[in-house]
Amino acid sequence: MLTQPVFVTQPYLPPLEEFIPYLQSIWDNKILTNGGAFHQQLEQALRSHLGVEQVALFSNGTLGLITALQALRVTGDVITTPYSFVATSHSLLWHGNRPVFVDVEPHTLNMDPARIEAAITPQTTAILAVHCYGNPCDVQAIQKIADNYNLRVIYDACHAFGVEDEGGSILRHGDLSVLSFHATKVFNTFEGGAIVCPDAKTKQRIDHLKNFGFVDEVTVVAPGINGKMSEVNAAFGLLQLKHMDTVMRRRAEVDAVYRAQLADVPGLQILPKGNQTVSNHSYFPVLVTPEFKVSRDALYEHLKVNGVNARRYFYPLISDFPMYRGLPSAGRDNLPVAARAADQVLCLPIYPALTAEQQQRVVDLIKSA
Ligand code: T4K
Repeated sequence: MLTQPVFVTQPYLPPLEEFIPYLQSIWDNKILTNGGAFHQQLEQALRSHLGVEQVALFSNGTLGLITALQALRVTGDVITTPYSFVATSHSLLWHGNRPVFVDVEPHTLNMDPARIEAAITPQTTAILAVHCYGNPCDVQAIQKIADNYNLRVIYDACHAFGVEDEGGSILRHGDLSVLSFHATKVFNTFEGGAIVCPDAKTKQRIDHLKNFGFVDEVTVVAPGINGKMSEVNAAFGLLQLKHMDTVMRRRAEVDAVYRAQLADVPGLQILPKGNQTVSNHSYFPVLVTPEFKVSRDALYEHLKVNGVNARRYFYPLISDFPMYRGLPSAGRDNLPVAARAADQVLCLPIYPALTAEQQQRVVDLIKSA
């Protein structure tokens, strides 16, 4: 009997009939975009759901990152991590900044604060760090360095929807945090994203920048971009928010089963949980070390031919892509921890609709590799 393929993730889709009234309302009002009613409602709903001061919606996380750099007027060199989705560094190139890569910590695979100071030069103006897999960066250490050297801090929080530390949302750290609401994310609006910012004045500037720089009909204050979220996406977000308890609960269950079932597999290293008080279980990365029976790529293929599409997030390292590899900081000898993780990592399927049978199949395939 042919079995259904298993993906690394699958979007949570509420029952279609629940979405119809939202669509009806859009059809009735004929406001499709440019800050309509659903857009405004979703911004308010996310403020309260996440417990943050201000939220500016975007059409995707990448435009959110580029606009965050523009909003803070970041120039010159920006210290960042090579261990992320390529959009993190691409946003720097799009904004005319030079990425300076520093290595990551072995336990979180987030930027290692101990490596930042040595990378700072007179050209450095900001730090762009990533809460990788939703595990928080060492935000206190990063902020201390930023304060000492007068640097801006932007968090690529595209994996970190709903994650909290002892003080509340981790999105409150740094100058700005950027979320992605892509279909593959914990909370999705098909495509989408947001900048979380601390005050209304900053949000107003961001709102201008995401609307071509328009302040009013005849005034343009900056070469802004079109980063607006449409009403259909915002409406879907409002509906999706109603289901977040289910989404988070199911993800936590899947995470717990993997941790129990894979704990004793020789050579398979499960990343320890970070210091968050609330996790979102957005990914389930394991490191396939040389002590495992087969190589990481052999395990990836073994799963694939058996209908399980695990993913090597994040391989290749960003710093190995052609547009980055010539940078002075891009050498693998400068980034040994990130390089090792990129060669060993495999993200296992985790999403609300993953059945117990499917998950057992993943576990059995790993054990029988
Ligand atoms: N910063 C970080 C740290 C990020 O991870 C990302 C995005 C960004 C910035 C940029 O945010 P956005 O501009 O995207 O909002 C995916 C996503 O496209 C990307 O959003 C995400 N990170 C990245 C980690 O993963 P792919 O190329 O691996 O996606 P894809 O199409 O292969 O999808 C993976 C699996 O998900 C598929 O095998 C099946 C399932 N899937 C996917 C889609 C799109 C579905 O079931 N339905 C779907 O509609 O990049």
